[in-house]
Amino acid sequence: MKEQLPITILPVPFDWGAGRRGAASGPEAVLQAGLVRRLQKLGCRVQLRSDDYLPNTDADRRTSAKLKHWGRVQTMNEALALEAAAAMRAGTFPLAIGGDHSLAIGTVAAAAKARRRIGVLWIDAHGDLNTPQTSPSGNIHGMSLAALLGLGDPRFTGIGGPGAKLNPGHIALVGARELDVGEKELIRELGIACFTMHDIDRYGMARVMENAIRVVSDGTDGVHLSFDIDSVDPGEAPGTGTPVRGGLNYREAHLAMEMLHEAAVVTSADLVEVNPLLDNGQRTARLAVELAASFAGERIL
Ligand code: 4U7
Ligand code: MN
Ligand code: MN
Ligand code: MN
Repeated sequence: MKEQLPITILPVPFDWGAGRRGAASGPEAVLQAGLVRRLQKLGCRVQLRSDDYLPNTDADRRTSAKLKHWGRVQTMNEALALEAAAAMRAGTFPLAIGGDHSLAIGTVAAAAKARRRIGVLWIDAHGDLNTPQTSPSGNIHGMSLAALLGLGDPRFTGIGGPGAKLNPGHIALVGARELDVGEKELIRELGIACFTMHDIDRYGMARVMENAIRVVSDGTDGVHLSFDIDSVDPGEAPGTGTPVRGGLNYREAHLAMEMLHEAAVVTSADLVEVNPLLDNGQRTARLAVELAASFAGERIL
């Protein structure tokens, strides 16, 4: 991350974009595991925003089979986009703590507006590149990156203004191991850089991250990191709603964060999909805190 910037932590206790409940308690668990103190110990200035910027969506029943709970997801993202924009206008680094991954629609839209050409590093077991037409589930957290490319329903492509927020050439996926048919087609068609688990096995995390960082930072005015905790192997990160075997090991995940700190290109970030209801104690929440610390400059020596 660009280290001098103060960090604004934006808790997003919201999980209607996911197929199972529980990620709404993610922010509380990650904060309880000591996120703020750990960052402060590194010398970061940290502002913890309360979640009162999020409207209560309990009464919103707007939903459809292909876009589940779209009313709530839309309302949350509009509010989050404004809050992330305010954090950036104030000269701080917005760090959104989820919550499900649909929240990236709001944070990336805000980052794109603030920085013009934004690169996006999407570290995830999944591509989140479905549209309502290709989605096998109708869950919006599997559609966020597609929406940011201007693909899918205008209720989501239109958050933070109409149309695409990103250039496909400025996106890198890292850690992918479960891609749906439509997502694979889209990756090929648009030429999106996708560093799969196969690539990580083959070339190593260091080489993969060097390439991914180049893709998202060359020719861009800022970089948004969207880190889905399900990128990490379920053995280390069991507390997440859509676990997939064969993920990043503990050191690979940390190395990625350490390299991002060193590269000093990231200007905003999300840490999403921590689901304390599914966790083994605080294992996953603690891992999230540790990874955030590596990202913010904690080093072994
Ligand atoms: B996450 C899935 F079908 N692709 O669209 C879908 F496998 O934010 C999963 O990455 C999406 O956790 C997972 O429902 C979304 C499924
Ligand atoms: Mn995701
Ligand atoms: Mn995922
Ligand atoms: Mn998930």
